[in-house]
Amino acid sequence: MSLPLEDPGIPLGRWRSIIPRAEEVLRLNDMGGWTRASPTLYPHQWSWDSAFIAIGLARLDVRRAARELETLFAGQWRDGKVPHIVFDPHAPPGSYFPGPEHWATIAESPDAPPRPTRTSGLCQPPVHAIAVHHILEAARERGGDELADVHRFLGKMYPRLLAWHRYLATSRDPEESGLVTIFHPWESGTDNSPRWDVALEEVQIGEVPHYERKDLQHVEDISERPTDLEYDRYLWLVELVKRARYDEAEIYGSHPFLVKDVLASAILVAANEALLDIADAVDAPDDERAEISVRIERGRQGLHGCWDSGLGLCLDHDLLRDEPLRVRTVSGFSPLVAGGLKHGRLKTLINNLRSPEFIGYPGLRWSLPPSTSPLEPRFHPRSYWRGPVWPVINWLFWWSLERDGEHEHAARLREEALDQLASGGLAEYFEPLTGEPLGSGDQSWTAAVALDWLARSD
Ligand code: 2M8
Repeated sequence: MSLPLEDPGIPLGRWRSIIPRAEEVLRLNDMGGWTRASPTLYPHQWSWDSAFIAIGLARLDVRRAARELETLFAGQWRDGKVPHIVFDPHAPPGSYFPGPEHWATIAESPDAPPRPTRTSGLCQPPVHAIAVHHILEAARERGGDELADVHRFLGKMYPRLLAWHRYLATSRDPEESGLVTIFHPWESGTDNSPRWDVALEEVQIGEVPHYERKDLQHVEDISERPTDLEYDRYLWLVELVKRARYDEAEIYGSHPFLVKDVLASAILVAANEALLDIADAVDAPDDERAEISVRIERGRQGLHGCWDSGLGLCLDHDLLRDEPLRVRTVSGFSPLVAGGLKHGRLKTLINNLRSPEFIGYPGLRWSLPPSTSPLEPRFHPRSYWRGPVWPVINWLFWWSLERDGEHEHAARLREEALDQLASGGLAEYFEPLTGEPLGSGDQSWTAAVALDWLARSD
């Protein structure tokens, strides 16, 4: 597998050295049909990581990219849920916490996937249909047998994706608001973001069985990871989900953390757009296409309702207290990802993204959005989702801007993001002021988005 470097349309310049490194990272983390998120910190298959990984793999080998998602969806639950982790039975015991043994009770749930059940019981943002669409586009460029194989893959994936999106639109949105409810910060993928602080602080921690964190062994500085108090809350929420035997209706009725996540909701809108194209490619029935179109519209309306005109951002909504979670983070730009915006709203979002609250903050090493605005009191430049720059978020914004014809803004984002990777390597996240690479090195999804960027000829 390697990127077709001979393509004369791709001026790689100062980024050329990223390509062999990114390919090496994906090879190193390739477990045969699926890719671990990173070599030590995350030795299993994560849901939205896999989708981003498939986007990068599609640039190298469309069949391998398709396999990545087939493997993940082998862990799909009967109710359509795609679990946030599919565990590797061969990973060294105790290498990640909470590992498969912690979730073993899912076998009792009627919704659990067919045995052997080695998944978590939560989910993550639904990037998958976007990834499948990328695989289709890459296969169309190649044609021949690869395209024929990808069409067979689409035939298998379409019903699974439809079931996944239906699950999110029903079990996770009984209000039909167009917005996805999450039960746990891990479901947002932006785990310790200050987005969740107010809602989490309200959670009264009960008796959490003794546990030992593994993540702190894999970072140089423990301030890069969530605190012990945050972990206690995470584990307590998992405990409650387990006690409810993963029964979504029961969780909905009693859980102390129920939040409408605007980023997951926006990704679902974009994923439904992708699914609509996939539905065309597999000649899906009209009523299913209509169902998907309704969800796209409803999702955009839901996001519109979360707009805070004072901040010029979109805000998550705490269902239990019925109030918006007013904090400036990258999730505020979710409408950009959902697309379909009126010109004025699009311009407001782009201006805010480039303002001193995010990319224009004085002294940033690269002109890239910190995960939390440095003007927020809860900003922390080293702590995980509380400030550092995340390459996958840069990719999402770049892709959204490109899709909506904002080529100049997209190009600037891509250039800065590639400069950051050329200088700091394929790290999980980066300190925004110094550019220091943080978290796990050799992070698969970082390598994957780099390959996708480098395959673009602009
Ligand atoms: C991080 O989350 C996991 C829990 O799912 C962890 O901290 O142990 C997040 O960055 C998440 O978005 C990501 O999918 C995962 C693997 O890269 O790591």
